[in-house]
Amino acid sequence: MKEQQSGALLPPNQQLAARGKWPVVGEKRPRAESNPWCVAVNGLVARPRIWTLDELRALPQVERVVDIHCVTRWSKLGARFGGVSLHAILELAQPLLNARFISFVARSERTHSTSLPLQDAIGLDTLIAFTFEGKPLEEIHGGPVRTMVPGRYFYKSVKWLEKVELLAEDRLGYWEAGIGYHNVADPWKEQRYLAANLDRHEVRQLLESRDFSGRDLRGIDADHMDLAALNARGAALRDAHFQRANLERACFDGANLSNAHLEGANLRSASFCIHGGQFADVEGANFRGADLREADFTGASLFGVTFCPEPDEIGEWGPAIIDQSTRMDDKAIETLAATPVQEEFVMRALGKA
Ligand SMILES: Nc1nc2c(c(=O)[nH]1)N[C@H]1C(S)=C(S)[C@@H](COP(=O)(O)O)O[C@H]1N2
Ligand SMILES: [Mo]
Repeated sequence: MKEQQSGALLPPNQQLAARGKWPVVGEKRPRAESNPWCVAVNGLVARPRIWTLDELRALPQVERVVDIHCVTRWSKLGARFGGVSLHAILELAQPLLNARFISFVARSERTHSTSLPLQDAIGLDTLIAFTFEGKPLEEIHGGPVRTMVPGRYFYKSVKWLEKVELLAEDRLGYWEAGIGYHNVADPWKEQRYLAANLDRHEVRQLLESRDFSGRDLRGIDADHMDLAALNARGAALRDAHFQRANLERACFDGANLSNAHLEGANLRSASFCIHGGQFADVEGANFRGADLREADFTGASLFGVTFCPEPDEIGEWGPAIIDQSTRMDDKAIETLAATPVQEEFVMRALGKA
C-alpha cells in the first residue's frame, strides 16, 4: 500500500501489457457440460443457495475499475468490470461465525480453485463479474462469470466460477498448492512465490522433491502446505511459516527454525536433532496447537520456544500435543528453564513432573 500512496501505478517488477492487450493465462475454456450455468454458494453459511445466472444478474449490478497484476509480470490498468459484489451475495448467504476462508471453484476440467481469508475477500471488494468494458466477458477470460479480486495477483481471480464455498480451514488453490504461488499474493509486497528470491522452477522443484536440505529458505510461507516426510536437514528456516502444515515425519536435524511459526502443524514423528555436529535451533519458535507426538527434540535448543499459551493469553491456539512418546533430552529441557510456564507444561506433558 505504501507504494500506492507514493503514487506508483505499477507494483514492483511489473510491466504494462501493450495497450488494449489482455494476455490469456492458464486454462483456455470451461469444462464442456450441457447443464445450464449455476453458481453454488455453500459450506459454512446459514442459507446455501444455487444461483442461476439470471438470478445473479437480477441482483444490484455494480461497476469497478480495477488494475490487473499477473504474477507473470504483466499488468493491465483501469480495467472496467461489471457484476455483483461478493459482499451482496454473502449478505444473503449469511456466513456462519466459524467461516474464516472462502474458496472459489471453477467449472473447469481440473476444477481449478483459489482461496482467500474471508475478511480479505470482502475487504478487497471482490466482484463476481459478468462484463468487461460493458460487454459480456469473453469465454477465454472466464465468461460467463468469473471473480475479480482487486489488490491481489490475478491468480486469486478464478475464471468460470461455479462454486463459492465458505470454510473453517483454508484449502489451498490449484497454483498455490501445486507450484508454490504465494497464498497471500499482494503484488505491492511482491508475494509471488512461497519463498522470496526463488523463481517458479526452483519452487516447483522444491515442492516436488520435498528436499529443503541445506537451502536458505528464510521466511518461506508454507502455511497449510502438505509437506509430509520433508527433508529439511540443515536448512535455514528462520521466520518460516508452517501454520497448520502437514510435516509428519519431517526431518529438521541441524536446521535453523528460530522464530518459525509452526502453530497447528502436524509434526508427528518429526525430528529436530543434531546433524553434522549442528543441533536444531528452534529458539523462539511457536508450536502452539502443534501435534508433537513421537517428535524428537534430542539435543535441540529450545530457548524461548512456545508450546502452550501463557496464563490469561487469549488466542486461537491451544497447547501443543505432547505426551510420553515425545522425546526431549535433559539438554533440551534445560534450555526451557528461562520460561517456567513452558518448562512446567512440557514436564507435565512428558509425565516427568
Ligand atoms: N479456472 C481458472 N481460473 C484461473 C486460472 C486458470 O488456469 N483456471 N489462472 C489464473 C491466472 S494465473 C491468471 S493470471 C488469470 C488469467 O486470467 P485471463 O486468462 O483472463 O488473463 O486467471 C486466473 N484464474
Ligand atoms: Mo497469473
